[in-house]
Amino acid sequence: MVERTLCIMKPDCVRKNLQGEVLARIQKAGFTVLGMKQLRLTLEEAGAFYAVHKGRPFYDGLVEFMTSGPCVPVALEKENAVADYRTLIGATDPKDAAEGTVRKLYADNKGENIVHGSDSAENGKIEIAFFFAESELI
Ligand code: 3AN
Repeated sequence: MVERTLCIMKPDCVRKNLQGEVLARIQKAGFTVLGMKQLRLTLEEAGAFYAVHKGRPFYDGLVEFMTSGPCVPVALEKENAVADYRTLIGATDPKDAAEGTVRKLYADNKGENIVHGSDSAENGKIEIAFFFAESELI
């Protein structure tokens, strides 16, 4: 089934100038880029995006990190997009990520792990709508 998933190139990805390399890996894996922009999240926006993690010990640090610089949300589409993108980026903690995955190659730790990925097709739609108007998905 054709699905949509949201990539966010996180502030560590932008600081390391890895946007091009990460995007190349995504495109080589067959994803269609429907929309892409650079922005800096406010505390309120980052808090709302990660509301599901509110109350967990890493929540405040996560919100602080995600607001620490610009990030690049990318709306992606592909057959089986959610699972295939998660395979491409690897496990949340780069120590556990498979060889050759984006997080294994580029991430420093579980908090600063280069990219976000949606965990289901349903959340993919919701998360894409958080960053993009329907008219921006082309
Ligand atoms: P993923 O991004 O792999 O789907 P989630 O949804 O479990 O991972 O967590 C969302 C984000 O929260 C992760 N990308 C990571 O930056 C951060 N995070 C999750 N667990 C931890 C943790 N134990 N310590 C620090 N940061 C964490």
